[in-house]
Amino acid sequence: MPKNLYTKNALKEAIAGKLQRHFACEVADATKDQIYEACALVVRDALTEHMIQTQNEVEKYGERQVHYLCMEFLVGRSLRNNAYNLGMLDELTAALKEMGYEMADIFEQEADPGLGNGGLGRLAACYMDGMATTGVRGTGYSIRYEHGIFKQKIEDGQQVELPDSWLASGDVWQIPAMDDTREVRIGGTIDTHFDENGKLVVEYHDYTPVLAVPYDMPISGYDTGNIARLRLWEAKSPIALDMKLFSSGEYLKALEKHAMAETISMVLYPEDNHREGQSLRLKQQYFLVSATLQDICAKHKAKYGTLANFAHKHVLHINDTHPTLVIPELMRILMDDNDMSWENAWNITSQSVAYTNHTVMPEALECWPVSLVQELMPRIMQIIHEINERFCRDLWNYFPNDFQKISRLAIVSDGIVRMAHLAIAGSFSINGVSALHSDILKERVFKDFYTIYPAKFRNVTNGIAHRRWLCEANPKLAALIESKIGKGYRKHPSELQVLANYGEDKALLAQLGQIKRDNKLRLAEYIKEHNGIEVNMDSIFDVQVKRLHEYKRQMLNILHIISLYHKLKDNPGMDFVPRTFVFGSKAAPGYAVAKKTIQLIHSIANMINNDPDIGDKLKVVFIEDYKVSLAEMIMPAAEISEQISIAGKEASGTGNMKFMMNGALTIGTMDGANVEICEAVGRENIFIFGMETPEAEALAASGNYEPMLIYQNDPVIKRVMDHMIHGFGDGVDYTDLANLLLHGGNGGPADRYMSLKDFSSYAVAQERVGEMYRRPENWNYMSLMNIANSGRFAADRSVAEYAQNIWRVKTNFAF
Ligand code: 73E
Repeated sequence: MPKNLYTKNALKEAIAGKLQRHFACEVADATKDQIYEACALVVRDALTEHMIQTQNEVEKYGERQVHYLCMEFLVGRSLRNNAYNLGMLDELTAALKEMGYEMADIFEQEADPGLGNGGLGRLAACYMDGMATTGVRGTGYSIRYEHGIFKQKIEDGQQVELPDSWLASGDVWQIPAMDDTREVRIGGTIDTHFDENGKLVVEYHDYTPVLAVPYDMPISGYDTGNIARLRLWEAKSPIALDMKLFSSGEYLKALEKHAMAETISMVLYPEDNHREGQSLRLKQQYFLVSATLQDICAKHKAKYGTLANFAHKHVLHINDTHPTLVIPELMRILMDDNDMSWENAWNITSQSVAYTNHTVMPEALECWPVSLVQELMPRIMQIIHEINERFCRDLWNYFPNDFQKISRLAIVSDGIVRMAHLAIAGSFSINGVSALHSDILKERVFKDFYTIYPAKFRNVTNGIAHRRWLCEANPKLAALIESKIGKGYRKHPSELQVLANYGEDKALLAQLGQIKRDNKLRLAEYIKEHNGIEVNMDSIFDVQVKRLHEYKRQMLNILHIISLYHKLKDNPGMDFVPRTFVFGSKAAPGYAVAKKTIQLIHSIANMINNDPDIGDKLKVVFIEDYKVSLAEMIMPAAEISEQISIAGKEASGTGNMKFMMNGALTIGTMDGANVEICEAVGRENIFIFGMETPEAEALAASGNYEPMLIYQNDPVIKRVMDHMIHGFGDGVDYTDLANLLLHGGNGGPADRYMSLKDFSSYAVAQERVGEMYRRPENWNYMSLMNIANSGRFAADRSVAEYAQNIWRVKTNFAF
């Protein structure tokens, strides 16, 4: 552990120094923003020092390095995280206090970089933290999007998307590394021939050169000098300098190429669990992959003079199929630029790449038209064709004469490139992100591949950065935990288990309840300020925050809330445990059903929140612009965590882990990592309901699911659906959503995600929630059991499993 050289006074001095040099101002005249930036610069200095040391060690020892490629890194704010990890948070807080500032106010000045959509991007960020902490030599690679995920505004109950320009105040943490700029070639044509020595020559004509300029974010580990580096590539055009084009009068063509090049890193695609078939997305993927590989290969060659030992020194981890072009791109570099034979290049490539699958949603499995790949990266398409041919020959040995199967499993078929098949063929490891999901991959989605390559398939259940999500986001809870079990769990999260010994400790249970109440109060104040809604502090804070997607079934939650409203309207005096339902969710701008669902939440919120019969027994709150920094406030305040996707569809979920770690109880289906959460806490400490995967899959496959019958036979559901059809008094028509549930549409069956089918068991589980809440001591006990058993969902554990079973690199993590 590097010593924290910064005492309170040293920090004050350093901050004042930064203010002077960067803003030419004294502490007394500085704005909060300037104070924030000065603090960030001070912390950054400490980080860069460690980063250089880490890089030097990597150079010196030549250990195997992990390169984690992902189109998204949802890093969240950095100042508090880095100060905590470097062990200087308390001193910084004290220094700011003496300068007349509240730490929390200063942290609020930082932009929340939105370089991701949801779970996939946040997971990548948590793993950077895990790698840094457990001593893995890791680098993340992504794109420096000028505009991250859009800012969500709600106007008249509807989502409006505004551009997010995070770079204006968010670039303190990024250190440009201009010397490592690379050139990526897009489009054009190629000529391949053999020269007089029989050597393959590939000539490129008329392509668009795009410069990839790297910016490095140092990511600190906790209590270690090891730094993980996140390298973000920005696309720049060199074309403006192309005087040849200008002088030959081809201005427009030059400008067009210039604009195309710079567009590549302009914006993050805002679709989650959905593929976007646009050519810009494919260019982004190739840009990331090509810049990254050129960078790694150039450094490797400078050190070893050859790429022959590449696979011994590097793992290329691809986070879902989005960076799958690493496979043909590495082949290209090895063969075209380094004269390697196909066989040698293939051995190296397929021993270097590991692939994590994150979704089984068919609409998210990536396919690209051959014609588009051909147009944008002709050499890459040539290589993919060759990989496919050899792969199909292999398949023929496994499935002789089974043309249909071979065509189903082929990488290229019917004019389409299937990225998952390419990823499986070209990697040495394929893993799912929860036990259930990994089984589904083996048994269903990639069944035939599993029979061919059983040894390639693994599971690594997701994990979260517990220091960010527990220690930093919920300092009161962390302090309580530490008063009982010490600080060891910060590095050894399984030590949280010791808390289970305190189940009988009434004082502790009461303190747990009090901390939850304090956190609820903070959220309630936020809601009052931003939504103008006064929530009941004695109500259950029941929270569903995640992307809006039909399979995640926000609809099931909404239907149930409407049914509670009916119950209360019928009997306003009934003995009812009050509820505050909190939603936070962005919908992809082109996803009409998701956007309409957000509107529906607002319509029912208006009706319920303003009904005097209901009073403070029921409130519905939609938190605008859900993002990492808001999640850090919401998770500690939640009492119920809604994890209610249809079984078999949510690969893992990670919000479920953050809630659990903060003492919320889960109401959920047996889906994704909920299954392992249930196993960890025991059935008695979680509210499980609904169909399990086999039943849900069989029912969908049978074609016999008829939600109309449920509607006709269940009066509660009938009344809810009728209410939706008649509207909620604000003139907005919801027959479209009701029709989707009862009759189907958009090419899908009625109630595709079977909300009506699971409704009654959900309602029963919710009733149990209410009953349990009447007994605070029992509730707090359950809460404690959730915290105590959450250690296995720490990112440190996931990263250590990757390191041990897939990457084959050392860590200092003790299982
Ligand atoms: O279940 C989550 C999982 O916890 C899954 O839906 C999500 O990944 C999380 C982390 O493993 C995910 N996102 C995407 N695919 N799976 C995705 C797909 C395309 C674009 C953006 C995101």
